[in-house]
Amino acid sequence: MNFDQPNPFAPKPDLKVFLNGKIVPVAEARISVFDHCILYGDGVFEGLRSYGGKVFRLDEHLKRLEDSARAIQLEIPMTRKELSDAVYDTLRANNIGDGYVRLMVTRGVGTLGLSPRRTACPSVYIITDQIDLYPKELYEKGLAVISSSIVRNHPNAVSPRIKSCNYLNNILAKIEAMDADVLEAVMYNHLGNVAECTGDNIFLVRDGMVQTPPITAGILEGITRDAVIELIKKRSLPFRQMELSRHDLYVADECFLTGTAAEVIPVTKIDGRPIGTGEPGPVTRQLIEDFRELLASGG
Ligand code: PXG
Repeated sequence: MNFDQPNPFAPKPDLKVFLNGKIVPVAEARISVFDHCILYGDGVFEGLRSYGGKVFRLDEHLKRLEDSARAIQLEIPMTRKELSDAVYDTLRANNIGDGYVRLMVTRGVGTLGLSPRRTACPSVYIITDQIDLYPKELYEKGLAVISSSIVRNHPNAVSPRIKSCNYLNNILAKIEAMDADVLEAVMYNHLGNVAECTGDNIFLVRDGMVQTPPITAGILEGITRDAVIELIKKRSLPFRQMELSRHDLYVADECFLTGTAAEVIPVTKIDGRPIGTGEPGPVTRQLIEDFRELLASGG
């Protein structure tokens, strides 16, 4: 067995990473095999974007990180100001204006066994790099998605509101999407209602009304989702957060996804069926434009 085969997905060797107070070359940014984040997925994270050197809604992301950490009784060993400075220091160290930021807080090194009481200090690390968006033409043509058979985490299990380092629920749905030759999957909750996609929130438009599942459907409260709801309200478009079924997706006029990586992207096919006309609709196009303007104006 050769464990040292070249990895085409390996990071660029000149990448710099923030790890526990220091910015170091990626080869030196190492986490212990005894870190409970590796052993048990015990940790929380955020995915952010920088546009022109400014991080989009950094404060909201840090607030969500703090909430995720609090929900799992994990104390982040840095203040919000220190985290914010570290994010910008890491972007600058890599000379990144437009890019992706991954902020991780792990439970830290401990003994074998689940108990977080038997760990010492949590680790904080920050990667800044580029993220592959969906291919550009899909923002014009729209994305095809499937309904996943994988039920989104029950809200009383690992709450989907926690952005935890265990994404297996979503990864299983992503694998289903890939096996069906599409890029995203809609996940339904334990009641069979629409929840969200594997890394994006979902909206639809029916008879001029924009609709999206409420947080109580068991979803992540997306920062992009919040920004798009603000844009919808600014345009005074009819809007409701409501329970949605697979039927609602099948009879929708338009559908789109929101997320830090995806921004706002149209969905034009679900389970092999065209949504509406099968082309991105006018409300979706308008909101994509509004969101781009929001980014251009500094968020
Ligand atoms: N639902 C889930 C399950 C997510 O993981 C969103 C919705 C959208 O939330 P935001 O706050 O981004 O609008 C997400 C976000 C990554 C990556 O590295 C994942 C996300 C965002 C950015 C990067 O895979 N997920």
